Amino acid sequence: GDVIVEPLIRTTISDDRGEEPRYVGYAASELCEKGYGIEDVLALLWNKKLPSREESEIIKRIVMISADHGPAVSGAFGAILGACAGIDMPQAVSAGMTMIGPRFGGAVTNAGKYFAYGVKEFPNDIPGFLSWMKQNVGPVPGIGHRVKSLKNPDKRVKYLVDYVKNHTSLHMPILDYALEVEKVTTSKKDNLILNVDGTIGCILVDLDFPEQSLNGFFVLARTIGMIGHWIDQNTQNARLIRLYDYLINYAVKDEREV
Ligand code: Q5B
Repeated sequence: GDVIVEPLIRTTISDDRGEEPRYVGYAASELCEKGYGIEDVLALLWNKKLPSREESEIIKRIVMISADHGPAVSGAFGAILGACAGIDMPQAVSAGMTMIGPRFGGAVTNAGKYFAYGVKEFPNDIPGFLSWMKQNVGPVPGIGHRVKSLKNPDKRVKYLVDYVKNHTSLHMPILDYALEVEKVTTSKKDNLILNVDGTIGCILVDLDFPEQSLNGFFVLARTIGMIGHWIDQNTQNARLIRLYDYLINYAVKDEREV
């Protein structure tokens, strides 16, 4: 008789049984032919629906603006160290990827999540939201930057906020709330601005992307930059990096006491 085998996995996004992959029912070539872009494919695979034209334009800008930051930040620096140690592209890019976490680049998900929580639970009470965050979470994800501040604003953030507010007709309640939070945090310390992770997280929640997808935007975008850094170091035949002593504070005791 028939042998019944339980499926091992369940997928709800794509199908590879036909002549070409189908993303949530759309053949990949059909999307190309109809003029859709990578931002639409991303939305199909991460949110299972095609975005509107206005939404696609925002998603495209988020990816473009976060694609790289230059060599100084943790992710690019990790990838460059790997490239200079002679490791292959996937390994060097993963070394950079490993840096993405709560302090660097990986605050997008929690920023979206907690600002949405603030809108729901503390709609007209930002001090209440901040004290709840302090007690229950710690530093507010999406707030604060090592070098950017009120005096040295992050042009990427200003551009994205201006774009969604002045060049689209979309309602952005979570972003609006985060901008109000920023007014309070920067009144305490001027580098406690709404940062790029926070801005992206809020906009994406306003666009209805699932919480689990949010860090994916930074991961995807920054992969472009990290690959670039690996290629750059390799085409220059860059040498192995080894720190000079003066870059290290050797706080080890010279001699054992016992
Ligand atoms: N304080 C980002 O900190 C950083 C506070 C805060 C309340 C906060 C910090 C933070 C949340 C995580 C986040 C994404 C670690 C950042 C990114 C992409 C990037 C990177 C690039 C790119 C920076 C000093 C004092 C302390 C803290 C207080 C700090 N943040 N209080 N809420 N959120 N943010 N990460 O300067 O009284 O002195 O003890 O964790 O959103 O990663 O460009 O570089 O594109 O690559 O190192 O933009 O803000 O300062 O941690 O020593 O704190 O400020 O409690 O207070 P710093 P810390 P006190 S965007």
